[in-house]
Amino acid sequence: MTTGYVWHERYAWHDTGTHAGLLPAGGAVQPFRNFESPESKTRFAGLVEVSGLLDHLLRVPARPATEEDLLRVHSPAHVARIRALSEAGGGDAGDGQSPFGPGSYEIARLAAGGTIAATEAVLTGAADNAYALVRPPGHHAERDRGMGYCLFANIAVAVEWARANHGVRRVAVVDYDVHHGNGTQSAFYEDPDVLTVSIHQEHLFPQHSGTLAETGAGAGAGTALNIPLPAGCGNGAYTEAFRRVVVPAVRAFAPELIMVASGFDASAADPLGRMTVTAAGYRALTRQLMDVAEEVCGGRLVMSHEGGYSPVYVPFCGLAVLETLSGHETGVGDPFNEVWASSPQHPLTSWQDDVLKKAERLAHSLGLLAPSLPDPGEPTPGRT
Ligand code: 9RB
Ligand code: ZN
Repeated sequence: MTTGYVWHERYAWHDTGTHAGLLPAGGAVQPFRNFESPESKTRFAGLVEVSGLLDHLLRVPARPATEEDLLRVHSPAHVARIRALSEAGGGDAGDGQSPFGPGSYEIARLAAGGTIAATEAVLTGAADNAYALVRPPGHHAERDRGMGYCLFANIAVAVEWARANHGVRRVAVVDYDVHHGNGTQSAFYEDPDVLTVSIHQEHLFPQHSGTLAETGAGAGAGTALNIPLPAGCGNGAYTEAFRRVVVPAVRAFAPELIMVASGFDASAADPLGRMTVTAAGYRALTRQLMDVAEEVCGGRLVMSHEGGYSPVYVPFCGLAVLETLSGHETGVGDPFNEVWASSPQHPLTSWQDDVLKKAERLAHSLGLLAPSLPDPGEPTPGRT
């Protein structure tokens, strides 16, 4: 198995300033660094090298997305505004939560372009699958503004690039970042050829989006699916959600390419999410995505990095995903596994199951679960 891998030192130079976590410093709030800092990504890239995995990956060079690439998704005004602020020394991408410094216009183009390069490697057959470890992230960015640390919608830009340059028509985007992938969803909300599936902590960020009621509109009705999980979900809820809803929906949609918004902020150690997924959980989710990709689109799977704010744990979650994608085990494992695996928050609970049942029924009503679900009260046909 050949796995493409994108990382560029310049991603670490994107400057998100001295927020104290989420808040700007000031008054009683001592300056610290933004939760969205280089560290979780540089340590992930560091572990990929130190573990020896890098020697088993195909290094794919990052390149900047062109203005034409960005304009397939974003308005000219948004692109011009980010560029002007970046040239003037920095600013905010649009929501007051997304500060950036000088040169971030170029770095954000390199993040979108890194996702394009990973996609190209898979579409040309140079790689079987790929992981773009990019920064800044992309899944919150909308057509006309940045949001939630995101300047440009990396995955949406790569999807449109693939459609414009490689004759790809149908694409599924699966987003397991703990936040709702509102930007990706909005880019394709009325598009019948792109399925967006987001599994996230409900009412986290953006606080009021990502509900079960958001299912696409117009020609794209039925091609957006959200699974808003209650806080406190672990490996059980996530793997069951993938097995019962995410994977069947992707299978029913039958895309030619699967893109994944890979955020590790549903991990047990994350300061922003309130979930308890472990490296073993991310490994299992990756396995399921690879299996359905194999089934429907020749294994074509491209992951683009999003959130994840534990500098100590993100590297091991990321390594687990990359090991699974490449089929090469480094032997490093997850040194934190014993700490997190014993958590009582892994088995699926009845209230989590209730949400999955609702999502299953919804996906079924949208034609995204085939064949039809057996009635829970009836014996399964063909079994005794
Ligand atoms: C604040 C608000 C946030 C909260 C979470 C993120 C995470 C993004 C991510 C970004 C910004 C609001 C501090 C709203 O990881 N995406 O994948 N900002 N939250 N209002 N205020 C005052
Ligand atoms: Zn996130």
